[in-house]
Amino acid sequence: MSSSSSQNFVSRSVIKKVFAKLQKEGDGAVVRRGISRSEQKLLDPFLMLDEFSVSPPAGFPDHPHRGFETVTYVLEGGITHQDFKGHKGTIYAGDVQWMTAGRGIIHSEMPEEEINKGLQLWINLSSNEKMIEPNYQELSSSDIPKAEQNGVQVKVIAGESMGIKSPVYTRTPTMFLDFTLDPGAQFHQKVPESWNAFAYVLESGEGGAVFGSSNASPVSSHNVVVFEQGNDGVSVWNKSSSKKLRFVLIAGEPLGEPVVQYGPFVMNTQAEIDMTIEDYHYGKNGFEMAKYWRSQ
Ligand code: FJE
Ligand code: FE
Repeated sequence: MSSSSSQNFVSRSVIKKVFAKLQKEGDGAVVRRGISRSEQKLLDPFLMLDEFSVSPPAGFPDHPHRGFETVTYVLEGGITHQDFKGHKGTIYAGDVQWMTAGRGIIHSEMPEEEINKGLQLWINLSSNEKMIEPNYQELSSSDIPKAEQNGVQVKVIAGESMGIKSPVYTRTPTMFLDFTLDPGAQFHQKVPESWNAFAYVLESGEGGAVFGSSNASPVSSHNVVVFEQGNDGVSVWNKSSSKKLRFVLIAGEPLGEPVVQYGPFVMNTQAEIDMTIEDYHYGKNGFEMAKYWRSQ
């Protein structure tokens, strides 16, 4: 059950810990998959979280998406994106691309430098938004609001923290925060009670990352921690005496709808997936350019 933090907040406890195992994806790329099908029920509206580290010539060449949003957050290097509507750009360390695939996107996502690292999160769309026009929100590092208090720094990619708000419009209500805690620092982040929430540890000193309760067992890098629902939010402690703790805290309002996934297509029913495969194959209903377009 729940436990108190050192302040007057009651933190959610950790109910599951998942180590993000390496696996192959795209063309020669390797990702750490923190959230996959087994977590989708517990973490509705989230479908996937990959921590990628990719070097040319590996990458994610031309592929489609339908029915959800992809959020790409670059931590090191750069990722160049091109799509079948002529949209093209490169995002570098600290930049975010919030892509609404909606009814259909075909794109390539390729590394720019020697070492290219980051996170890609997939957020489901509600049934009435799955077939909307595709859209992009691109934020350069300088557009992302930052705040700091008592040895805790936050970058607000989506939602609100320390009284500052992100400019990103989230169709499925979502919070995406990048926290760095100095050694010994502690923080409590409010999260709406009904939202599902998880943290993903990017960097931590030995025994540093403690979530939910000050005496909980520490979590190592490359782990997802899933929180229970309810309570005022999430408390975190950096118990390392020498190293900073960096993690992302992601939360969202559950959609409560059936999820049928076929690779990069996520719909509500098998019939909709069959229709999507047909649309992609014949170039219909948003995939008109599928027959003609290839990335450069
Ligand atoms: C994918 C084919 C793909 N994780 N992390 C099939 F290419 C992809 C895919 C990615 C991806 C891209 C980036 Cl930039 C970072 C990623 C998968 O593009 F997810 C499936 N299912
Ligand atoms: Fe993609």
